Amino acid sequence: MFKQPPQDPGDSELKVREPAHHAAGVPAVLSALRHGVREMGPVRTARTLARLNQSHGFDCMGCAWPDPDKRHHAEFCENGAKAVAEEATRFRADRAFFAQWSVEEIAAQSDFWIGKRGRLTEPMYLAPGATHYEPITWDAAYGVIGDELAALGSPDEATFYTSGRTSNEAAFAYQAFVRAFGTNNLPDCSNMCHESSGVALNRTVGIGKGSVTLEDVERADLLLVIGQNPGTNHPRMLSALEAAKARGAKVVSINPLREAGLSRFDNPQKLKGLVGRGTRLADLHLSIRINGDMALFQAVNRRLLERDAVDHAFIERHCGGFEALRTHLLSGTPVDVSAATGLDDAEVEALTELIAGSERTIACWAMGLTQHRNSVATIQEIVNTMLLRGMIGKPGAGLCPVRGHSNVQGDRTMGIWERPTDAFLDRLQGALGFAPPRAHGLDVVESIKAMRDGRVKVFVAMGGNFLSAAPDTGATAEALRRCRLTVHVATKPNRSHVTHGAHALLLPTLGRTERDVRGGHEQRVSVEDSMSAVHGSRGRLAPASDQLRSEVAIVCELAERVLGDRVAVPWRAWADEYDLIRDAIARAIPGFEDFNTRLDAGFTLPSPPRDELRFTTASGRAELTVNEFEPVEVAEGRLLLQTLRSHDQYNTTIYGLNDRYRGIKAGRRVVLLNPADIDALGLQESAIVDLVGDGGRRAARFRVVPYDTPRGCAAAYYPETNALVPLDSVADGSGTPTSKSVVIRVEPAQHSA
Ligand SMILES: Nc1nc2c(c(=O)[nH]1)N[C@H]1C(S)=C(S)[C@@H](COP(=O)(O)OP(=O)(O)OC[C@H]3O[C@@H](n4cnc5c(=O)[nH]c(N)nc54)[C@H](O)[C@@H]3O)O[C@H]1N2
Ligand SMILES: Nc1nc2c(c(=O)[nH]1)N[C@H]1C(S)=C(S)[C@@H](COP(=O)(O)OP(=O)(O)OC[C@H]3O[C@@H](n4cnc5c(=O)[nH]c(N)nc54)[C@H](O)[C@@H]3O)O[C@H]1N2
Ligand SMILES: [Mo]
Repeated sequence: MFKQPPQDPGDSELKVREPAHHAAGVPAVLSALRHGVREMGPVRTARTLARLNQSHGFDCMGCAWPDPDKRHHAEFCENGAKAVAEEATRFRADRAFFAQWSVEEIAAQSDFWIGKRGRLTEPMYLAPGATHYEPITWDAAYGVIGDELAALGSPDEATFYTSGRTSNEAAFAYQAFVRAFGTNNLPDCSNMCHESSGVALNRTVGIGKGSVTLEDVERADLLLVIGQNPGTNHPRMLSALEAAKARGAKVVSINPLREAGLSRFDNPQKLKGLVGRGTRLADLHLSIRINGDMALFQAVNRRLLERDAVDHAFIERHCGGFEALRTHLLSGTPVDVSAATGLDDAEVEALTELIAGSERTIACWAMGLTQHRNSVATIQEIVNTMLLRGMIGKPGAGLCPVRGHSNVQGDRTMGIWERPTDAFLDRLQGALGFAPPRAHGLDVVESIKAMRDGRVKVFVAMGGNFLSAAPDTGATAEALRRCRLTVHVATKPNRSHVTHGAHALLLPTLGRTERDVRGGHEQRVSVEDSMSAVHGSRGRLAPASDQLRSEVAIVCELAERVLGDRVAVPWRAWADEYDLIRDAIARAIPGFEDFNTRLDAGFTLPSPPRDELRFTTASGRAELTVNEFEPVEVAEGRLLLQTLRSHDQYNTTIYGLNDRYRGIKAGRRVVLLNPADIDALGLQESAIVDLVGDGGRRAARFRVVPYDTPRGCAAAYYPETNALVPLDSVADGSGTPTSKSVVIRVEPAQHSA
């Protein structure tokens, strides 16, 4: 009954329709079931989806939005279901697959095709000069890594990447291994994701995380959704917004695009949502120009000051920097707000009115804010708004960076960070008994440059798809190819696996849906969601192959092989009993006291601003900041391109080729443009064009689609457009690639298909 995995359709099958105004509802349920049955078959689909996000099941790896306490029978989310189907697939990329296909042949296929080959089943090795990956034993694989690491001139010549699905236990063990080996080179997907949020929040409120819980969302009277597409990327957030609206809360969306879920939402949880008209979520939509957010919030803050709609008592008690901010906004050089934002005075006023009139405001944001050159300053300006209104540390109000990967926040809490604080390292030393290195390590972009320049020779990845996720695909490929050894711990094959160093290893691991038996019994792991709630996760499915090992086991076995008894960490015991790792976490990381016991019920980590209105900045106060607005220069005839996700992908994993809400079918190489820009550039609807960045970077053959987006703003999917993102263009202060403001021009396609 299982057919072949799906193949790519030809270019000519791409279809464009009117964008949808509704999100979810019946089409969402059907789409999830179709993906489920295609990947898993009907029985497994039913059994697996029933376990998703239930209190004794596994944590959904779809996104980091928290789970409500009272679960629906199945907290249904189309894209969560697709994420699960993708992992629980019956297809296998086994030794026969790698014998049939050379590395070069695999690399010539699309990301969609590569991902659809299915799960890796055993360790595979690509020997120097070889054309095909071949099976290798676990022991021999660890030996290859151990020998290459031992041959390095310094531990800093290796870099250890982490994607954001890795559990707390695996992440803690991994960073302990890397630091015991002797380096802080721990880049992670966060460097490309919410790093700007972390930096801005650390500076202003003293902790790089959000300050709200799900209960706050339920109590808010105003929710700002800025630079985020929850209908696709955090679908369960729509249920929370819907509940807030039912109690009379207002929702504002600030986005160059009118994303479907925010205009109308048919809750698939409720019969009403399946048959009825759904809820109109956004009361106000501001079609902002790409990168206009800082100018917008500065204008709002100026208006709040002018009409004295600020919370003086709060500012006096808790904030620093008020006078400087007031002087800057009221007497500094005025910014041309309408040029920067594309919004008119009435729109800015409407937003100001809502903010001034709200007693409980929550600001939510995601990649639309974090991936620009001025991202840190932009987020700081939004923190200014919230502090001026006293919107931190009270119920129903606060800051809510909505995280991406399901455990990206937990991985950082566990110490996956190239710039650890001394306080963190001191505690780690106390808990594990060895002296970790103190010099800061390399982030993602710095790692790419170091590999390119030959300063880093070994690349190890705990999950993810470094090549396709990183900027400047061409430069990153060259960097990986210069390595002595590249190693990936992964569930499924991807493009990074076929863009390799002199030799390469693929180490297949258990996914979150799968039973993890070690030391004679089932182990559980833990994750932290976007609102700092920690809970357990236990896989229920039989593993895709009996050769798979858990990430925890792989890390600990590798550490034992590489480090011998250089440090006194009981790696072997950790590999067989994750409770022991949790005991070490409890000693090393504040907030995890009595971890094993408290994990049964789950718990929320402390947040000084949220819980006690305490700010752990240098001054002990929340900092209002002065931010200088500098627009991105876009020359005549150029466009500002944002690279974003379709409804049918998980980052670089392509579930399918449709973007239902935006009306795109059976293809991904589209560029969405304002109709007036299409005219002005002398293009035609449906023309095939190349997108060309600075320095001649080119992404070939995109279909022009007229779309409701401000003048001068283009949108196209990631990772097809990553070739255009310059390696040297990163956010000031956070180093995040500027994937949402890439300057491009559009040219007639050079090559035919
Ligand atoms: N199904 C699914 N779920 C996912 C993911 C996935 O790929 N698929 N990825 C996960 C990850 S790792 C992450 S980080 C999150 C990402 O979640 P999102 O941040 O929602 O993802 P993007 O598709 O990058 O969407 C960015 C949004 O910002 C808007 N935007 C772009 N530029 C600007 C700007 O300058 N200003 C404003 N105000 N808006 C702007 C875009 O129009 C778009 O709506 O989702 C997570 N969840
Ligand atoms: N142009 C552009 N680039 C971007 C972005 C953008 O918006 N625009 N977004 C950025 C963001 S927000 C992020 S978070 C990064 C994402 O960057 P990554 O996290 O590196 O990429 P993913 O596509 O999520 O990784 C998918 C791979 O992870 C592996 N995998 C899946 N599950 C598991 C597991 O349980 N364990 C292990 N070991 N491996 C597993 C599979 O092999 C799969 O192929 O991309 C960034 N890049
Ligand atoms: Mo992300």
